[in-house]
Amino acid sequence: ETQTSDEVRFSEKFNVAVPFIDRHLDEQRGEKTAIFGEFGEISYYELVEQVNRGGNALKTLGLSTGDRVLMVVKDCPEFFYLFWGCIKAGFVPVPLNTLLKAKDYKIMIEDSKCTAIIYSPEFNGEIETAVKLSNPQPKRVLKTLGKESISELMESASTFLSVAPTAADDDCFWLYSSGSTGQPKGTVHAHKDIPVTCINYADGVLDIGEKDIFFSAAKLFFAYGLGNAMTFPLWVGATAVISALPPSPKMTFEIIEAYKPTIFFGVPTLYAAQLQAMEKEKPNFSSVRIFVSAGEALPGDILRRWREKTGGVILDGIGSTEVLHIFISNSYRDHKAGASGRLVPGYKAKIIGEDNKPVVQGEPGALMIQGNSIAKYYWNNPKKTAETIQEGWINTGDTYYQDEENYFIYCGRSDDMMKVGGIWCSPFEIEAKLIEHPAVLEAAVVARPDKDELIKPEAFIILADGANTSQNLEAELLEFCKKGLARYKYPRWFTFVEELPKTATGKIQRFLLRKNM
Ligand code: 3UK
Repeated sequence: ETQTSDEVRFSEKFNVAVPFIDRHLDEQRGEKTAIFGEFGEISYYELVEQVNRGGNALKTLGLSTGDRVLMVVKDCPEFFYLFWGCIKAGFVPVPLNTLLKAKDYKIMIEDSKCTAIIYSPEFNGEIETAVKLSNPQPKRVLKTLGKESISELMESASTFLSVAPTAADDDCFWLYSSGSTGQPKGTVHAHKDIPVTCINYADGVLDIGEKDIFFSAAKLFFAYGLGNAMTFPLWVGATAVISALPPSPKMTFEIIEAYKPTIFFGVPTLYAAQLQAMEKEKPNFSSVRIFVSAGEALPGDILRRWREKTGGVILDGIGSTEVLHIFISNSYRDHKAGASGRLVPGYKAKIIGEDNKPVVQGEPGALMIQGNSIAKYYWNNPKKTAETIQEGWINTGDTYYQDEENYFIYCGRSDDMMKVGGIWCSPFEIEAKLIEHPAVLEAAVVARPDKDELIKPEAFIILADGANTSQNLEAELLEFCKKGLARYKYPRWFTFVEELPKTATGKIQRFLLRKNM
Protein backbone atom coordinates (compact mmCIF):
# COMPACT_ATOMS: atom_id res chain seq x y z
CA GLU A 1 0.00 0.00 0.00
CA THR A 2 1.31 3.42 -0.85
CA GLN A 3 0.90 6.28 1.57
CA THR A 4 -0.23 9.47 -0.13
CA SER A 5 0.50 12.99 0.99
CA ASP A 6 -3.16 13.59 1.92
CA GLU A 7 -2.60 11.38 4.95
CA VAL A 8 0.49 13.25 6.13
CA ARG A 9 0.30 15.78 8.94
CA PHE A 10 3.08 18.25 9.60
CA SER A 11 3.87 19.43 13.10
CA GLU A 12 3.30 23.08 13.86
CA LYS A 13 6.99 23.89 13.48
CA PHE A 14 8.49 22.28 10.41
CA ASN A 15 11.77 23.04 8.68
CA VAL A 16 12.36 20.70 5.76
CA ALA A 17 16.14 20.66 6.42
CA VAL A 18 15.48 18.57 9.54
CA PRO A 19 14.06 15.44 7.85
CA PHE A 20 16.16 15.85 4.66
CA ILE A 21 19.53 16.63 6.27
CA ASP A 22 19.74 16.33 10.07
CA ARG A 23 17.67 13.14 10.35
CA HIS A 24 20.37 11.07 8.68
CA LEU A 25 22.70 11.36 11.65
CA ASP A 26 19.94 10.27 14.06
CA GLU A 27 19.43 7.27 11.79
CA GLN A 28 23.14 6.32 11.95
CA ARG A 29 23.80 7.11 8.29
CA GLY A 30 26.87 9.30 8.87
CA GLU A 31 29.37 7.02 7.14
CA LYS A 32 27.20 6.42 4.09
CA THR A 33 27.97 8.23 0.82
CA ALA A 34 25.37 10.92 0.15
CA ILE A 35 26.87 12.35 -3.05
CA PHE A 36 29.58 11.20 -5.41
CA GLY A 37 31.08 12.45 -8.65
CA GLU A 38 34.17 14.13 -10.17
CA PHE A 39 34.97 15.67 -6.75
CA GLY A 40 35.05 12.35 -4.87
CA GLU A 41 32.62 11.13 -2.22
CA ILE A 42 30.70 13.14 0.34
CA SER A 43 29.38 11.24 3.35
CA TYR A 44 26.14 12.09 5.13
CA TYR A 45 28.26 13.17 8.07
CA GLU A 46 30.15 15.67 5.93
CA LEU A 47 26.94 16.83 4.26
CA VAL A 48 25.34 17.70 7.60
CA GLU A 49 28.46 19.53 8.74
CA GLN A 50 28.84 21.51 5.52
CA VAL A 51 25.16 22.47 5.45
CA ASN A 52 25.61 23.89 8.95
CA ARG A 53 28.74 25.75 7.92
CA GLY A 54 26.91 27.03 4.82
CA GLY A 55 24.01 28.36 6.91
CA ASN A 56 26.40 30.02 9.36
CA ALA A 57 28.50 31.55 6.57
CA LEU A 58 25.33 33.05 5.07
CA LYS A 59 24.38 34.44 8.46
CA THR A 60 27.67 36.34 8.60
CA LEU A 61 26.63 38.15 5.40
CA GLY A 62 24.03 40.04 7.40
CA LEU A 63 20.92 38.48 5.85
CA SER A 64 17.49 38.58 7.54
CA THR A 65 14.91 35.80 7.73
CA GLY A 66 13.15 35.34 4.39
CA ASP A 67 15.88 37.06 2.37
CA ARG A 68 16.43 35.58 -1.09
CA VAL A 69 19.79 34.13 -2.04
CA LEU A 70 20.15 33.63 -5.80
CA MET A 71 22.27 30.62 -6.69
CA VAL A 72 23.91 30.31 -10.10
CA VAL A 73 25.71 27.15 -9.15
CA LYS A 74 26.76 24.17 -11.26
CA ASP A 75 25.98 20.62 -10.09
CA CYS A 76 28.49 20.14 -7.26
CA PRO A 77 28.39 19.47 -3.50
CA GLU A 78 28.30 23.23 -2.76
CA PHE A 79 24.86 23.32 -4.38
CA PHE A 80 23.62 21.03 -1.59
CA TYR A 81 25.44 22.96 1.15
CA LEU A 82 24.07 26.34 0.09
CA PHE A 83 20.52 25.26 -0.75
CA TRP A 84 20.03 23.44 2.57
CA GLY A 85 22.16 25.88 4.56
CA CYS A 86 19.81 28.67 3.44
CA ILE A 87 16.69 26.73 4.33
CA LYS A 88 17.92 25.59 7.72
CA ALA A 89 18.98 29.16 8.58
CA GLY A 90 15.63 30.63 7.43
CA PHE A 91 16.77 32.19 4.13
CA VAL A 92 15.18 31.46 0.77
CA PRO A 93 17.43 29.89 -1.89
CA VAL A 94 16.59 30.61 -5.53
CA PRO A 95 18.52 28.31 -7.87
CA LEU A 96 18.75 29.83 -11.35
CA ASN A 97 19.32 28.24 -14.75
CA THR A 98 23.10 28.40 -15.28
CA LEU A 99 22.75 28.56 -19.09
CA LEU A 100 21.32 32.09 -19.20
CA LYS A 101 22.79 35.44 -20.24
CA ALA A 102 23.51 38.61 -18.24
CA LYS A 103 20.28 40.31 -19.30
CA ASP A 104 18.23 37.34 -18.00
CA TYR A 105 20.03 37.39 -14.63
CA LYS A 106 19.53 41.15 -14.36
CA ILE A 107 15.75 40.63 -14.59
CA MET A 108 15.82 38.04 -11.79
CA ILE A 109 18.14 40.05 -9.55
CA GLU A 110 15.81 43.05 -9.82
CA ASP A 111 12.56 41.08 -9.57
CA SER A 112 13.61 39.00 -6.54
CA LYS A 113 15.21 41.93 -4.68
CA CYS A 114 17.70 39.33 -3.49
CA THR A 115 20.16 40.22 -0.77
CA ALA A 116 22.88 37.93 -2.07
CA ILE A 117 23.89 36.15 -5.24
CA ILE A 118 26.30 33.23 -5.16
CA TYR A 119 27.78 31.73 -8.30
CA SER A 120 30.26 29.18 -9.56
CA PRO A 121 33.40 30.90 -10.91
CA GLU A 122 32.57 29.52 -14.40
CA PHE A 123 29.67 32.00 -14.68
CA ASN A 124 31.72 35.03 -13.67
CA GLY A 125 31.30 36.91 -16.99
CA GLU A 126 27.50 36.86 -17.19
CA ILE A 127 26.97 37.42 -13.45
CA GLU A 128 29.41 40.32 -13.07
CA THR A 129 27.78 42.04 -16.06
CA ALA A 130 24.28 41.35 -14.73
CA VAL A 131 25.12 42.78 -11.31
CA LYS A 132 26.60 45.91 -12.86
CA LEU A 133 23.44 46.48 -14.92
CA SER A 134 21.02 45.80 -12.02
CA ASN A 135 19.17 48.32 -9.95
CA PRO A 136 18.95 47.71 -7.05
CA GLN A 137 22.03 45.54 -6.75
CA PRO A 138 22.32 42.62 -4.35
CA LYS A 139 24.18 43.59 -1.16
CA ARG A 140 26.52 40.62 -1.42
CA VAL A 141 27.99 39.02 -4.55
CA LEU A 142 30.08 35.94 -3.86
CA LYS A 143 31.69 33.07 -5.71
CA THR A 144 31.31 29.51 -4.43
CA LEU A 145 35.08 28.89 -4.42
CA GLY A 146 38.30 30.90 -4.38
CA LYS A 147 39.39 34.05 -2.62
CA GLU A 148 36.72 35.82 -0.53
CA SER A 149 34.24 33.13 -1.53
CA ILE A 150 31.46 31.50 0.44
CA SER A 151 33.74 28.43 0.87
CA GLU A 152 36.28 30.61 2.59
CA LEU A 153 33.61 31.87 4.97
CA MET A 154 32.46 28.30 5.53
CA GLU A 155 35.93 27.15 6.54
CA SER A 156 35.89 29.40 9.58
CA ALA A 157 32.16 28.91 10.31
CA SER A 158 30.78 26.75 13.10
CA THR A 159 29.50 23.22 12.37
CA PHE A 160 26.59 23.79 14.73
CA LEU A 161 23.55 25.62 13.36
CA SER A 162 20.20 25.93 15.09
CA VAL A 163 17.11 25.33 12.97
CA ALA A 164 15.08 28.38 11.93
CA PRO A 165 11.59 27.98 13.47
CA THR A 166 9.59 27.82 10.23
CA ALA A 167 6.20 26.23 9.49
CA ALA A 168 5.28 23.67 6.81
CA ASP A 169 3.45 26.32 4.75
CA ASP A 170 6.12 29.02 4.99
CA ASP A 171 7.98 30.17 1.87
CA CYS A 172 10.96 27.84 1.54
CA PHE A 173 12.59 28.23 -1.90
CA TRP A 174 11.78 29.62 -5.34
CA LEU A 175 12.36 28.53 -8.88
CA TYR A 176 11.93 30.84 -11.85
CA SER A 177 9.49 29.58 -14.46
CA SER A 178 9.56 31.17 -17.92
CA GLY A 179 6.57 32.90 -19.46
CA SER A 180 5.78 33.28 -23.16
CA THR A 181 5.77 37.06 -23.22
CA GLY A 182 6.05 38.43 -19.72
CA GLN A 183 8.98 38.15 -17.38
CA PRO A 184 10.02 34.92 -15.74
CA LYS A 185 7.88 34.21 -12.69
CA GLY A 186 9.35 33.54 -9.24
CA THR A 187 7.49 30.37 -8.26
CA VAL A 188 7.33 30.20 -4.48
CA HIS A 189 7.33 26.78 -2.84
CA ALA A 190 6.65 25.92 0.80
CA HIS A 191 8.65 23.56 3.03
CA LYS A 192 6.03 20.83 2.78
CA ASP A 193 6.12 20.75 -1.04
CA ILE A 194 9.41 18.83 -1.01
CA PRO A 195 8.27 15.83 1.09
CA VAL A 196 4.94 15.79 -0.76
CA THR A 197 6.63 15.19 -4.16
CA CYS A 198 8.75 12.47 -2.53
CA ILE A 199 5.68 10.68 -1.14
CA ASN A 200 3.48 11.11 -4.21
CA TYR A 201 5.88 10.41 -7.05
CA ALA A 202 9.19 9.05 -5.74
CA ASP A 203 7.58 6.58 -3.31
CA GLY A 204 4.24 6.16 -5.08
CA VAL A 205 5.50 5.63 -8.63
CA LEU A 206 9.23 4.85 -8.49
CA ASP A 207 9.16 2.99 -5.16
CA ILE A 208 12.58 4.34 -4.21
CA GLY A 209 14.70 2.96 -1.38
CA GLU A 210 17.88 3.48 0.59
CA LYS A 211 19.88 1.26 -1.79
CA ASP A 212 19.03 3.30 -4.89
CA ILE A 213 21.67 5.39 -6.66
CA PHE A 214 20.15 8.37 -8.48
CA PHE A 215 21.58 9.95 -11.62
CA SER A 216 19.86 12.83 -13.40
CA ALA A 217 21.02 14.25 -16.72
CA ALA A 218 18.77 17.25 -15.93
CA LYS A 219 20.70 19.62 -13.66
CA LEU A 220 19.78 20.55 -10.08
CA PHE A 221 18.51 24.04 -10.96
CA PHE A 222 15.50 22.52 -12.78
CA ALA A 223 12.64 21.34 -10.57
CA TYR A 224 13.04 17.99 -12.35
CA GLY A 225 16.75 17.66 -11.48
CA LEU A 226 16.27 19.06 -7.96
CA GLY A 227 13.92 16.19 -7.12
CA ASN A 228 15.79 13.52 -9.09
CA ALA A 229 19.29 14.12 -7.75
CA MET A 230 18.73 15.86 -4.44
CA THR A 231 15.41 15.65 -2.63
CA PHE A 232 14.54 12.06 -3.64
CA PRO A 233 17.84 10.51 -2.53
CA LEU A 234 17.81 12.58 0.68
CA TRP A 235 14.27 11.42 1.42
CA VAL A 236 15.32 7.78 1.68
CA GLY A 237 18.97 8.20 2.70
CA ALA A 238 20.21 6.99 -0.67
CA THR A 239 23.08 8.22 -2.88
CA ALA A 240 23.17 10.78 -5.71
CA VAL A 241 25.69 10.92 -8.55
CA ILE A 242 26.16 14.46 -9.83
CA SER A 243 28.32 15.96 -12.57
CA ALA A 244 28.98 19.50 -13.74
CA LEU A 245 29.53 18.31 -17.33
CA PRO A 246 26.90 19.18 -19.92
CA PRO A 247 24.69 16.15 -20.61
CA SER A 248 25.70 14.09 -23.67
CA PRO A 249 25.50 10.40 -24.59
CA LYS A 250 29.22 9.97 -23.86
CA MET A 251 29.00 11.63 -20.45
CA THR A 252 25.94 9.59 -19.41
CA PHE A 253 27.45 6.29 -20.64
CA GLU A 254 30.64 6.94 -18.68
CA ILE A 255 28.85 7.90 -15.50
CA ILE A 256 26.43 4.99 -15.67
CA GLU A 257 29.29 2.52 -16.13
CA ALA A 258 31.46 4.11 -13.43
CA TYR A 259 28.87 4.76 -10.70
CA LYS A 260 26.21 2.15 -11.52
CA PRO A 261 23.07 4.19 -10.81
CA THR A 262 19.81 2.27 -10.32
CA ILE A 263 17.56 5.10 -11.57
CA PHE A 264 18.38 7.31 -14.54
CA PHE A 265 16.50 10.52 -15.36
CA GLY A 266 16.73 11.98 -18.86
CA VAL A 267 14.79 14.07 -21.36
CA PRO A 268 13.53 12.86 -24.76
CA THR A 269 16.21 14.70 -26.76
CA LEU A 270 18.92 12.94 -24.76
CA TYR A 271 17.31 9.51 -25.18
CA ALA A 272 17.22 10.15 -28.96
CA ALA A 273 20.92 11.14 -28.94
CA GLN A 274 21.82 8.10 -26.81
CA LEU A 275 19.99 5.82 -29.27
CA GLN A 276 21.97 7.32 -32.11
CA ALA A 277 25.27 6.84 -30.23
CA MET A 278 24.30 3.23 -29.51
CA GLU A 279 24.51 2.50 -33.24
CA LYS A 280 28.27 2.46 -32.65
CA GLU A 281 28.78 1.50 -29.01
CA LYS A 282 27.11 -0.68 -26.44
CA PRO A 283 27.13 0.93 -23.00
CA ASN A 284 26.49 -1.29 -19.98
CA PHE A 285 23.17 -0.25 -18.43
CA SER A 286 22.76 -3.34 -16.26
CA SER A 287 22.68 -1.34 -12.98
CA VAL A 288 19.68 0.75 -14.06
CA ARG A 289 16.29 -0.53 -12.93
CA ILE A 290 14.26 2.48 -14.11
CA PHE A 291 14.71 5.04 -16.90
CA VAL A 292 12.58 8.16 -16.48
CA SER A 293 11.75 10.83 -19.07
CA ALA A 294 10.12 14.23 -18.51
CA GLY A 295 10.34 17.84 -19.63
CA GLU A 296 8.59 17.27 -22.95
CA ALA A 297 6.53 14.48 -24.46
CA LEU A 298 8.42 11.25 -25.16
CA PRO A 299 7.59 10.12 -28.69
CA GLY A 300 6.32 6.51 -28.72
CA ASP A 301 8.91 5.62 -31.33
CA ILE A 302 11.84 6.53 -29.04
CA LEU A 303 10.34 4.34 -26.31
CA ARG A 304 10.00 1.40 -28.74
CA ARG A 305 13.55 1.77 -30.07
CA TRP A 306 14.88 2.03 -26.49
CA ARG A 307 13.16 -1.21 -25.54
CA GLU A 308 14.56 -2.96 -28.63
CA LYS A 309 18.08 -1.75 -28.01
CA THR A 310 18.36 -2.01 -24.20
CA GLY A 311 15.49 -4.22 -23.06
CA GLY A 312 14.48 -1.46 -20.61
CA VAL A 313 11.40 0.77 -20.53
CA ILE A 314 11.41 4.53 -20.24
CA LEU A 315 8.71 5.88 -17.94
CA ASP A 316 7.40 9.16 -19.34
CA GLY A 317 5.82 11.55 -16.84
CA ILE A 318 4.72 15.17 -16.92
CA GLY A 319 5.76 17.56 -14.20
CA SER A 320 6.07 21.31 -13.83
CA THR A 321 7.94 23.90 -11.81
CA GLU A 322 4.63 24.96 -10.28
CA VAL A 323 3.67 21.44 -9.11
CA LEU A 324 7.38 20.90 -8.33
CA HIS A 325 7.58 17.39 -9.75
CA ILE A 326 5.74 14.75 -11.79
CA PHE A 327 1.94 14.53 -11.36
CA ILE A 328 0.93 12.25 -14.26
CA SER A 329 3.17 9.33 -15.06
CA ASN A 330 3.64 5.91 -16.49
CA SER A 331 4.83 3.32 -14.01
CA TYR A 332 6.70 0.07 -14.21
CA ARG A 333 3.51 -1.96 -13.98
CA ASP A 334 1.32 0.33 -16.01
CA HIS A 335 2.61 2.11 -19.08
CA LYS A 336 1.59 2.95 -22.60
CA ALA A 337 3.76 4.25 -25.44
CA GLY A 338 2.80 7.75 -26.55
CA ALA A 339 0.89 8.50 -23.32
CA SER A 340 2.00 10.61 -20.32
CA GLY A 341 0.47 7.89 -18.14
CA ARG A 342 -2.07 8.08 -15.35
CA LEU A 343 -2.51 10.33 -12.35
CA VAL A 344 0.19 10.04 -9.67
CA PRO A 345 -1.39 9.16 -6.27
CA GLY A 346 -1.98 12.33 -4.22
CA TYR A 347 -2.92 14.54 -7.21
CA LYS A 348 -6.27 15.30 -8.84
CA ALA A 349 -6.74 16.24 -12.49
CA LYS A 350 -9.51 17.67 -14.61
CA ILE A 351 -9.62 18.58 -18.29
CA ILE A 352 -11.82 21.59 -18.96
CA GLY A 353 -13.23 23.22 -22.09
CA GLU A 354 -13.61 26.87 -23.07
CA ASP A 355 -16.71 27.04 -20.82
CA ASN A 356 -14.55 26.02 -17.80
CA LYS A 357 -16.57 22.80 -17.47
CA PRO A 358 -15.02 19.33 -17.65
CA VAL A 359 -15.03 17.98 -21.20
CA VAL A 360 -16.47 14.56 -22.06
CA GLN A 361 -13.88 11.78 -21.93
CA GLY A 362 -11.82 11.67 -25.11
CA GLU A 363 -12.19 15.39 -25.87
CA PRO A 364 -9.11 17.62 -25.53
CA GLY A 365 -9.09 20.54 -23.10
CA ALA A 366 -6.99 22.47 -20.59
CA LEU A 367 -5.30 20.24 -18.01
CA MET A 368 -5.86 21.45 -14.42
CA ILE A 369 -4.08 19.87 -11.43
CA GLN A 370 -4.72 19.93 -7.69
CA GLY A 371 -2.35 18.62 -5.03
CA ASN A 372 -0.31 19.39 -1.93
CA SER A 373 2.92 20.38 -3.67
CA ILE A 374 1.59 23.23 -5.82
CA ALA A 375 3.40 26.59 -5.54
CA LYS A 376 1.86 29.10 -3.12
CA TYR A 377 2.02 32.04 -5.53
CA TYR A 378 4.16 33.86 -8.09
CA TRP A 379 6.36 36.44 -6.41
CA ASN A 380 5.44 40.03 -7.17
CA ASN A 381 2.80 38.95 -9.69
CA PRO A 382 -0.70 38.70 -8.16
CA LYS A 383 -2.26 38.92 -11.62
CA LYS A 384 -0.47 35.83 -12.95
CA THR A 385 -1.11 34.04 -9.66
CA ALA A 386 -4.86 34.72 -9.91
CA GLU A 387 -4.94 33.68 -13.59
CA THR A 388 -3.07 30.43 -13.03
CA ILE A 389 -4.12 29.14 -9.60
CA GLN A 390 -7.81 29.13 -8.71
CA GLU A 391 -9.33 27.36 -5.70
CA GLY A 392 -6.31 25.10 -5.45
CA TRP A 393 -6.39 24.13 -9.15
CA ILE A 394 -3.43 25.10 -11.28
CA ASN A 395 -3.76 25.54 -15.02
CA THR A 396 -0.80 23.69 -16.52
CA GLY A 397 -1.06 25.50 -19.89
CA ASP A 398 -1.15 22.08 -21.57
CA THR A 399 -3.86 20.60 -23.74
CA TYR A 400 -4.63 16.96 -22.94
CA TYR A 401 -7.27 14.31 -23.49
CA GLN A 402 -7.94 11.13 -21.58
CA ASP A 403 -8.28 8.00 -23.72
CA GLU A 404 -10.72 5.12 -23.19
CA GLU A 405 -8.27 3.46 -20.76
CA ASN A 406 -7.88 6.69 -18.74
CA TYR A 407 -4.35 7.38 -19.96
CA PHE A 408 -3.56 11.07 -20.38
CA ILE A 409 -2.48 11.99 -23.91
CA TYR A 410 -0.53 15.21 -24.53
CA CYS A 411 -1.76 17.41 -27.41
CA GLY A 412 0.41 20.51 -27.08
CA ARG A 413 0.59 23.84 -25.29
CA SER A 414 -2.20 26.40 -25.12
CA ASP A 415 0.40 29.17 -25.56
CA ASP A 416 3.26 29.52 -28.06
CA MET A 417 5.91 28.31 -25.65
CA MET A 418 8.01 25.33 -26.70
CA LYS A 419 10.23 22.85 -24.93
CA VAL A 420 13.61 22.33 -26.62
CA GLY A 421 15.58 19.50 -25.08
CA GLY A 422 13.22 19.78 -22.12
CA ILE A 423 13.99 23.47 -21.55
CA TRP A 424 11.63 26.39 -22.17
CA CYS A 425 12.08 28.46 -25.26
CA SER A 426 9.95 31.52 -25.96
CA PRO A 427 9.37 32.27 -29.66
CA PHE A 428 9.05 35.96 -28.73
CA GLU A 429 12.52 36.04 -27.27
CA ILE A 430 14.12 34.47 -30.37
CA GLU A 431 12.14 36.81 -32.65
CA ALA A 432 13.28 39.82 -30.63
CA LYS A 433 16.90 38.73 -31.01
CA LEU A 434 16.54 38.19 -34.78
CA ILE A 435 14.96 41.60 -35.25
CA GLU A 436 18.04 43.19 -33.64
CA HIS A 437 20.00 42.07 -36.71
CA PRO A 438 20.14 44.81 -39.41
CA ALA A 439 19.22 42.38 -42.22
CA VAL A 440 15.96 41.34 -40.51
CA LEU A 441 12.76 43.31 -40.89
CA GLU A 442 10.37 40.87 -39.24
CA ALA A 443 10.63 37.39 -37.77
CA ALA A 444 8.29 34.65 -36.59
CA VAL A 445 9.50 31.60 -34.71
CA VAL A 446 7.50 28.40 -34.41
CA ALA A 447 7.94 24.86 -33.11
CA ARG A 448 8.81 22.26 -35.74
CA PRO A 449 9.30 18.54 -35.09
CA ASP A 450 12.64 17.05 -36.19
CA LYS A 451 13.22 13.49 -37.48
CA ASP A 452 12.70 12.08 -33.96
CA GLU A 453 9.41 14.00 -33.54
CA LEU A 454 11.12 16.36 -31.08
CA ILE A 455 10.39 20.07 -31.17
CA LYS A 456 13.00 22.61 -32.32
CA PRO A 457 12.59 26.32 -33.24
CA GLU A 458 12.19 27.32 -36.89
CA ALA A 459 12.52 30.97 -37.97
CA PHE A 460 10.56 32.64 -40.77
CA ILE A 461 12.20 35.89 -41.80
CA ILE A 462 11.28 38.93 -43.85
CA LEU A 463 14.47 40.67 -44.96
CA ALA A 464 15.06 44.38 -44.51
CA ASP A 465 15.36 46.53 -47.65
CA GLY A 466 18.70 46.02 -49.33
CA ALA A 467 19.52 42.78 -47.48
CA ASN A 468 19.85 39.56 -49.44
CA THR A 469 20.35 35.92 -48.64
CA SER A 470 23.31 35.45 -50.96
CA GLN A 471 26.13 36.39 -48.58
CA ASN A 472 25.75 33.51 -46.22
CA LEU A 473 23.17 35.38 -44.19
CA GLU A 474 21.81 32.18 -42.71
CA ALA A 475 25.16 31.32 -41.10
CA GLU A 476 25.46 34.88 -39.84
CA LEU A 477 22.00 34.86 -38.24
CA LEU A 478 22.76 31.50 -36.66
CA GLU A 479 25.95 32.88 -35.09
CA PHE A 480 24.08 36.01 -33.99
CA CYS A 481 21.46 33.92 -32.15
CA LYS A 482 23.98 31.54 -30.61
CA LYS A 483 25.94 34.50 -29.23
CA GLY A 484 22.97 36.48 -27.95
CA LEU A 485 20.72 33.74 -26.55
CA ALA A 486 21.06 30.82 -24.13
CA ARG A 487 22.76 28.08 -26.09
CA TYR A 488 19.73 25.85 -26.71
CA LYS A 489 17.58 28.64 -28.16
CA TYR A 490 18.94 29.15 -31.70
CA PRO A 491 16.69 28.36 -34.73
CA ARG A 492 17.55 25.04 -36.42
CA TRP A 493 15.93 26.10 -39.72
CA PHE A 494 15.68 29.49 -41.47
CA THR A 495 13.06 30.21 -44.11
CA PHE A 496 13.06 33.54 -45.92
CA VAL A 497 9.57 34.76 -46.83
CA GLU A 498 7.91 37.81 -48.40
CA GLU A 499 5.22 38.13 -45.75
CA LEU A 500 3.98 36.61 -42.48
CA PRO A 501 0.39 35.56 -41.71
CA LYS A 502 -1.17 38.02 -39.25
CA THR A 503 -4.47 38.71 -37.56
CA ALA A 504 -6.37 41.93 -38.23
CA THR A 505 -4.71 43.36 -35.14
CA GLY A 506 -1.25 42.48 -36.42
CA LYS A 507 -0.54 39.48 -34.20
CA ILE A 508 1.53 36.80 -35.94
CA GLN A 509 -0.52 33.65 -36.55
CA ARG A 510 2.16 31.15 -35.65
CA PHE A 511 -0.18 28.19 -36.02
CA LEU A 512 -0.37 28.88 -39.78
CA LEU A 513 3.40 28.55 -40.04
CA ARG A 514 3.68 25.26 -38.15
CA LYS A 515 4.24 22.16 -40.23
CA ASN A 516 2.81 18.69 -39.63
CA MET A 517 1.47 19.53 -36.20
C1 3UK B 1 5.93 20.28 -20.45
C2 3UK B 1 5.70 17.80 -20.75
C3 3UK B 1 4.58 16.49 -22.26
C4 3UK B 1 4.49 20.69 -20.21
C5 3UK B 1 9.30 19.26 -14.99
C6 3UK B 1 9.42 16.96 -14.43
O1 3UK B 1 9.30 20.10 -17.21
C7 3UK B 1 9.16 20.36 -16.03
O2 3UK B 1 8.84 21.62 -15.58
P1 3UK B 1 8.79 22.99 -16.42
O3 3UK B 1 8.21 24.01 -15.54
O4 3UK B 1 7.80 22.68 -17.64
C8 3UK B 1 6.48 22.20 -17.45
C9 3UK B 1 5.85 21.96 -18.82
O5 3UK B 1 6.70 21.13 -19.62
N1 3UK B 1 6.18 18.88 -20.08
C10 3UK B 1 6.94 18.43 -19.07
N2 3UK B 1 6.97 17.08 -19.06
C11 3UK B 1 6.21 16.66 -20.09
N3 3UK B 1 4.89 17.72 -21.82
N4 3UK B 1 5.03 15.34 -21.70
C12 3UK B 1 5.85 15.38 -20.62
N5 3UK B 1 6.31 14.24 -20.07
O6 3UK B 1 4.19 21.71 -21.13
C13 3UK B 1 4.53 21.22 -18.79
O7 3UK B 1 3.47 22.11 -18.49
O8 3UK B 1 10.12 23.26 -17.04
C14 3UK B 1 9.31 17.95 -15.37
C15 3UK B 1 9.53 17.24 -13.10
C16 3UK B 1 9.52 18.54 -12.70
C17 3UK B 1 9.41 19.55 -13.66
N6 3UK B 1 9.40 20.83 -13.23
